[in-house]
Amino acid sequence: MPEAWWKRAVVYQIYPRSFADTDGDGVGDLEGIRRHLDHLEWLGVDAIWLSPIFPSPMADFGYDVSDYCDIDPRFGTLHDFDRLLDDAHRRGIRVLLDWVPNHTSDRHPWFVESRSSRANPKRDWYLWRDPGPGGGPPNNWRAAFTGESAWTLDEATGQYYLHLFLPQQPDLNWRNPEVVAAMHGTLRFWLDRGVDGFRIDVIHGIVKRPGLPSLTDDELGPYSTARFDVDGTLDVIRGLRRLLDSYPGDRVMVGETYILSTSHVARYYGLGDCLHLAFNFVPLYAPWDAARWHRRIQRVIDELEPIAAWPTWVLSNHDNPRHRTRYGGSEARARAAAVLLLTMKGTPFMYMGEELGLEDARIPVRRRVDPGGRDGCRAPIPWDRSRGHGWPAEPWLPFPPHASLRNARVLRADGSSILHLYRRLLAARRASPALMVGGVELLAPLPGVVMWRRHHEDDVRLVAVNFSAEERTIPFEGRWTVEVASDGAGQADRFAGTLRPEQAVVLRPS
Ligand code: TEU
Repeated sequence: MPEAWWKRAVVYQIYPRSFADTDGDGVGDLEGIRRHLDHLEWLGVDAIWLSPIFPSPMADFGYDVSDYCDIDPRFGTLHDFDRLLDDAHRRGIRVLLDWVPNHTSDRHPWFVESRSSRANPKRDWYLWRDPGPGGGPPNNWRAAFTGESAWTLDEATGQYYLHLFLPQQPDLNWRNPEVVAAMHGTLRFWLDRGVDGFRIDVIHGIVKRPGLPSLTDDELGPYSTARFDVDGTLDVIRGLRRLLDSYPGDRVMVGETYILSTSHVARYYGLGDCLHLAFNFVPLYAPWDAARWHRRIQRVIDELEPIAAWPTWVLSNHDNPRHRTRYGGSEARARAAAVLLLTMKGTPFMYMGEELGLEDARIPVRRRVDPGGRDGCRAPIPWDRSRGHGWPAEPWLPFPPHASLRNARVLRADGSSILHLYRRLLAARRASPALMVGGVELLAPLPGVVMWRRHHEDDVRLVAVNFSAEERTIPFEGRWTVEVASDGAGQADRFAGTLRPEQAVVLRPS
């Protein structure tokens, strides 16, 4: 199988604040990640992606970067990072960083300079504009989270700066070649240190539509691309791709293309010369419904196969309620969803803790901290059943529900747990070229059931997911053995042709 590693890989997202704390400040750190690499190696993931670990005032918990070439002291030091990278590599685990090119922190020295005067050489590194007619903001764009104007007035210089997110996150001007060069330099810094690639934040939005025009209400919708110059963005992405390709090894970039249209996401792969991988969040927003999932999967096949683009699959991340919570909390569903995520054609991205079957934490009002209301999915990982669940001090957010049962130690001791299901699925993928890199065909749906076939040369697997609460009989021809069953029932036996309620199975020829 000569395919690039990132096509074969399962990537595991770590939100470092909430993974594991070693210095007792209630916030996770790099050393905590290093000490839990055993868990990840045992589970069988191929790569980790770390949400931002750079120095940050933490207005958006690290997505407001004040220095792209260092580690925030809350997370550790560059030395800690090098140790983590070495240890991960020694175990065959690759490491991706989260690079935030759309905006910096307002405390980044570049912005501090830029705002200092209209004549500053870095003025044009950001998007400064005079007030609009009548003295208000230059256009009607709104910022994420607050829904207020995306422009903030700098009283001292009398101009507004653009921020698609918080006022503490001013947008960079990617039409300025000095910005491009400086940001390339930040990528080189980490590539030289040996990282395997990047998850790129808000990549679809970095180049704005020329003239920054006011837009209609429809065009202002949170997922509209009307604000962006897509062709200009693709040019920038091609430059990033050339930079990555100039390094030895298969360095990879996965773009956060937060656009709820699979056909639009497909554009960001270019002609194989733009993103290696692009997040497609359309399925993430699909409810637990067979017909919807069938359509969304078909859509991915229809849009990506003709351009030979490799899909990605995500059910949970640090920006959305966990899928177990979204699907209503049932463990059966969480298990069936694991089969769905890990057997589809494409690179799956797991979010830390989904292997423990975690749901979102309920956050009392007085402990809410995220301006985007996303604290629930960012709750700390429970490592064991002790009172502190392996955390040396009270963590920055409360634990998820049932942490004395849903924790790494307890679930690892129970061979029938959801944690072992994830491990079995990862092992089954690794052992099967069909599951890892093979083609996919969706089979004719039955009510409540989605089925697909994976194949590579003479290796074949069938997967069936019963979304419904009733038993279903499925008409597979030939003899099949249950390689993995989401609930463990019938595993290693001949497949008898029925799926239990909310059960999913992976079948191999008998
Ligand atoms: O998210 C981009 C993005 O579009 C999100 O703001 C999304 O709309 C929202 O979180 C849905 O709940 C990225 C990061 O993943 C996010 O954590 C950051 O806050 C954001 O960029 C700004 O950097």
